Amino acid sequence: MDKQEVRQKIESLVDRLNKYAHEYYVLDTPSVPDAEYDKLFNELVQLEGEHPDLVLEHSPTKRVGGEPLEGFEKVEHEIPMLSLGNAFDEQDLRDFHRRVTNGLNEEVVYICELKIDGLAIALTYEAGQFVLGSTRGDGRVGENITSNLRTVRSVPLTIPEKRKVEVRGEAYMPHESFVKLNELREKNGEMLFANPRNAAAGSLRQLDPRIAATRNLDLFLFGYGVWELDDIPTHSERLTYLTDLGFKINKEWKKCHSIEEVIEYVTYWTENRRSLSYEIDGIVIKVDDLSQQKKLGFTARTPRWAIAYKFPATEAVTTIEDVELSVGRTGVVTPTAILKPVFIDGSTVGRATLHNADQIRALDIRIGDTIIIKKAGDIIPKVVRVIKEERSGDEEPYEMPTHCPACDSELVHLDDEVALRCMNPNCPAQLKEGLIHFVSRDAMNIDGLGEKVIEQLFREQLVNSIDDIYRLEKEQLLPLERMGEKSATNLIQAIETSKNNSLEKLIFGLGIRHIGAKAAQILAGEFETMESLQQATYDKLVSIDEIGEKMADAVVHYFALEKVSTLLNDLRELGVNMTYLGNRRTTDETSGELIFANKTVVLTGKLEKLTRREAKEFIEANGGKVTGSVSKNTDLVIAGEAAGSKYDQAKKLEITIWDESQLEEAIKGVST
Ligand code: 0OX
Repeated sequence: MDKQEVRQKIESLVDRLNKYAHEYYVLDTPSVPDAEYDKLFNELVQLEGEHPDLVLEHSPTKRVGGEPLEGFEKVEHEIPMLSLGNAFDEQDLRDFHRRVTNGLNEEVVYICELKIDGLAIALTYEAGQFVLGSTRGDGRVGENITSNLRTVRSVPLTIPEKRKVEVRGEAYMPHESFVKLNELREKNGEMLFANPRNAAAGSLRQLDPRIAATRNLDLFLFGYGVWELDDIPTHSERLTYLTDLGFKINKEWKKCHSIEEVIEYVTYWTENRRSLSYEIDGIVIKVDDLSQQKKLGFTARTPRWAIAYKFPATEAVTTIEDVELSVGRTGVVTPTAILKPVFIDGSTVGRATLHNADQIRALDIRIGDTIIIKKAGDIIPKVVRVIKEERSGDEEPYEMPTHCPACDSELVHLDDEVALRCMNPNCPAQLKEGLIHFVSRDAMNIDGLGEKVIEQLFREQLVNSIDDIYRLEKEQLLPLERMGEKSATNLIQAIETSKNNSLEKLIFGLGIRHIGAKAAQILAGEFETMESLQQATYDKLVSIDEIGEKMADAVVHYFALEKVSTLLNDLRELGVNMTYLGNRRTTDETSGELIFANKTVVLTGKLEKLTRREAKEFIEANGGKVTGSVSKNTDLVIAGEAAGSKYDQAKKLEITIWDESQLEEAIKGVST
């Protein structure tokens, strides 16, 4: 064969093998026996070996490629990957339907899909080639896991569509692969995965794609981010188009013309989900028409045009072997029941939360008791009740301790709280939990600094408080367990990167009482710098929408502490960013344009059709920032009925003023 013939032969083999793989892995209808595939594959391997310069990028031999990665790069999603609101029963579904029909005033068609219990991912194709695979991450920034996703056979390496498209879906591990993997791990004395979702996530987080390749992962696609294709007007038609392009779409999706039909679908799958070869944790219901989706829009975090119905919790019977205590970041001591391990809904459960002493008393829980536990989704199982008929008389009542299990300080009940608290500000358990919180995803999001590493750093006294994290040096990390040269370098890099986080991440990370991620976001948007937040008065704080008295009080108390000023000064000196970098959320799926991008907006007066909160959520979801007072930095004032001094101030400063109808127009105009 001359070079040209070899090239043609290679092209033809690649095309045939990719077609067979598509039939096998995506359509589940192979047209040739495995032996034929293997024969052609070996032929290709041989030709490629003899002509390495002719190896094609989309060759099936190149699915598992290259060297292990050093770490995963971060990728910012051009369009955020949103999460879904939940429905737990028929009433929630009917409420969703009512909200949709009220918002639309016209007939609606729904698409119901199985809710795959895996890991949300996105695949980007440019010029027909698979160029990027990423995790959802926190919805805005995920990780580049392209080389692992390439090993998933149902991910097409090429598609017959040259325009850019980003498809989204869920990677998962089928039951059979999960069972086999755990059997193998048990044989090798390795830790078992608790459920297929963890196994899928663990596999996709392997730096060596050769490991991911052995894990038999699969995926289903059901959504899209960037869509430069024709304007296909309904979700169902898009699913069909994606199927035609070669993507694996779960075939159980169904168009429903009424909420009754939706409920029927939900009921059917609640009863029949065990017949599937993969785990599902609910049903996703979506409005089919994309212009209706656009009209309904989003709340701050979730679309109004879709909802996730979650299957009810499953119950199981087991026994309580012991009660363990843990001290949280705020000093609350929580009892956890240690159970005889029991398998529920695809995972082994060995612990159940007992909340507090009142709960233990109310349920009359004793060590040795036979109990019924209930597990819903990710949530730690709860004890439903004790089966008292099973008691032998040897069960031992449990008494909560009077002293902290970590530092032995006396435990107290604060302000009539049921919870028992350790009030020692230097309690090691609290400090450690505070560090774990600081590095967690919604806070400073420092990869590679998981609980185990923090525990070691704390034990070795390398990190005693937050600022110590920014003083760590690679040489100090190297002696830690399971810490190689590469992971140490990556960790130092991740710590360095976290210095550039926007202010809200730091505020949340500090762990101020009553200040969750949402409140941190509001405070960062309002004050813009840590310095001005530190100086905020109680009155200023409570004047902010959604900052209540308790929160304002907690913030003032927190920043009055001398050790807090010292900590913040240290962090500042160590280079940690203390300013708000803005919220880059968008709701526009087609152009990515943000109608309130970088705009500071003030709401004043009474709005008729929207609540304040809804208006604010809409503006923030579209790139804007809502502040409380009008100044020369304000770009836009939206004035409802009876707008007072803020309206006058806006007039004086010649700031653009909208009435409510202009805001409504903007809402209608935002595409989804
Ligand atoms: C699933 C699943 C998840 C995503 C954001 C807006 C609609 N796990 O199977 N999410 C969605 O769609 C959402 N659909 C699904 N089938």
